[in-house]
Order: sequence, then C-alpha cells, then structure tokens
Amino acid sequence: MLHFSKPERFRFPRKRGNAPTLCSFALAGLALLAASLMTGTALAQTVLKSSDTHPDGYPTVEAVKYFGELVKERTAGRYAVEVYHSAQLGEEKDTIEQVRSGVIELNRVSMAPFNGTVKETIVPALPYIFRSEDHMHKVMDGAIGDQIKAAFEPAGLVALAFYDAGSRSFYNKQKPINSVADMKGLKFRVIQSDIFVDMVAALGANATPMPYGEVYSAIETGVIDGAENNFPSYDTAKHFEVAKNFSLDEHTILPEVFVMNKAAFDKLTPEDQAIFKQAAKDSVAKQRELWAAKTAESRSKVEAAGAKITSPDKQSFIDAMKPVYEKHITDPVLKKLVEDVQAVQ
Ligand code: GTR
Repeated sequence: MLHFSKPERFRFPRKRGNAPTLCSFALAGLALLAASLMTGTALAQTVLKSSDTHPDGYPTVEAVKYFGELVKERTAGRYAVEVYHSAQLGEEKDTIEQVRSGVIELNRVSMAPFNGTVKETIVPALPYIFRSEDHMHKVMDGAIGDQIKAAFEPAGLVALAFYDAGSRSFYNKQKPINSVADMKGLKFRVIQSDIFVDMVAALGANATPMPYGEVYSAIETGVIDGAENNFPSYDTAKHFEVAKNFSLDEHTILPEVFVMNKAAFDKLTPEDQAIFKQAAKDSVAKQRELWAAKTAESRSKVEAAGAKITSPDKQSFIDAMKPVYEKHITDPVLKKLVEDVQAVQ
C-alpha cells in the first residue's frame, strides 16, 4: 500500500458566519506550497515508510536515509522515504509483518528473524559459515547473494540490499568467557531464530529468544546473564552498562537486509524500479564506510566505560557447531548453498 503524503490539514481562519473568500483559498494554497517547500516534500509525492530498531545516527538508519535522498533526487521528488528509527513502529518481528502486509513499504532488519520464513537466510546465519567479513562480502555481493535475495519474493518482499553488521559475540554480567567450558549454564538472550537457540544449547548454555528492546532490563534484573551482538549494538543499546564481559568469539557474520513490500515495488514503473535498485546498491557503499567507523568508535567507547574484552579459543566454538549444521542443513537446496559459500575464496 502506498501512502500519499498530505500536508497537515489547513484550517481557514473563519469568522463565525463568514464563508471563506477567494482570497482565503489563495492563501491556503500558498501556505500548502510553502509548507511543502519547507519540509522538502513536493505535492503529490509518494512517501514510503521505513522501519529500523536502531537509533538515529546508527549506520543502517543513515544508509536508508541516504537511499531515500538518492531516490528523491533521481525521481525528481516523486518518491521520498521517511525512516522511523528507534523501534518507533515496533520490534523487528512485528515490523516484518507490517512490511509483508504493506502497512509499511520498507524495512531494515536482521536476517535472523527471517530464518523460519525464508529458508535460504539460514545459511548466512549459520555460526562460522563465513571465514571473515571479506569472505561474507564476496559471497553476498555475488551470485549466492542474488539467490538469497530472490528467495524473499515468495514471502512478499523484494530484498533491495544487504548491509554490514560485523560479527556477533557473547557478552554477560557474570564472568569472562575464555573457552566453551565457561559458557556452561549461562543464560543468554538470542535474536529470534532457532539457529541461535540451538547454537547456544550446543555451547552448553541456555537461550531465551526475546525482542531487542527488552534485553537491557532483562540483564539488569537478572532474568538473563547476557546476550550476543556486535559492538555498535552493544554500545547504542547500552548493554555494556549491565553486561561487562564481552568475549570476542565472533560466532556469526550475518548481514542485515533492507526489504521492500513486493506489491509496492511491483507498482513502480520499470524505470523507477531500476532507480530504487541502484539507490539501494549505492547506499551499501555508504553503509559499509559508516559501519567500519562506528565499530571502531563503539569498541573504544565501551572499553573506556569498563567493558572487558576477551578473545576465547575460537576453534573450540567452531568444533561445537556440528550439531547445529546437522539439524538445520538437511534440505538439498541449503546443503548446496553451504557448499557454494564454503567454496568462495
Ligand atoms: C542488531 C541488528 C538489529 C537487531 C538486533 C537484535 O545487530 O542490527 O537489526 O536484529 O541486532 O539482536 O535483535
């Protein structure tokens, strides 16, 4: 569903009993024009809503804003994008439903909550499937990335871009983690995906899937001992305040996805579709640059605030993941995808 932006309703300054005069209509028209010029929205412009769980200034939020600027410029102002950051439209799982049903047109989310609906997203969510961020880029920027993008269509979505999310690691309030043995019995919040639940179980710990916005107080009150995420999320969600032991086990290098409601995309002319796709592609370069800077900034910030970063023996984490692969990679399509990813040098 596309939304046509309407400037706020103009109220005629009516005196009781007086019909609006021609002059007041002219004034109203001028006021509308002035308002639209001031807010940068042309009249009869289509404004697309986009959601993000992160706060303003976060690399994904800025990348989608940049995408919106490019689209606006390249469609001569016919389309614009409004980014609702800070989970204003709800937690990720809910906003995924909103974008699938067309309540909103765009959404920037992690791929993990799609693991149950778009099976191909399981592959990049597997622990230690990528050897490095560079390996992930080579895979996701190429034919395998295109195959994963195409898999969103039956779910009513067009995957416009993958954005960087660095690597996810565990952090907790109890103790430093130096090996898999240290994980035993700890309670971690995981992102809402069975892969993550099974990964934590394979490490001897307990997983609780929970919306992102509830994690801080769950750690603070001791419902859980910790969670897992990258440095920018650990920083901006302030989890470092309540869980100071960050173990750089880097279990996943799972990119984010920027999706559009398919019906809304299909309504665009072929020329506009090409503009949207190119703008999304251009926003990836911008996001990667912002991501690298933010990761370094967040890491120094949390360290200065007292977070203790350890580098556990990664091989023992990798070895423990066998049952996760055995359970989730049974489908021939996924088996082939895993082999294809591993073969990318
Ligand atoms: C972040 C990711 C968010 C959200 C969050 C989470 O790294 O950027 O989209 O999925 O993790 O753990 O819920």
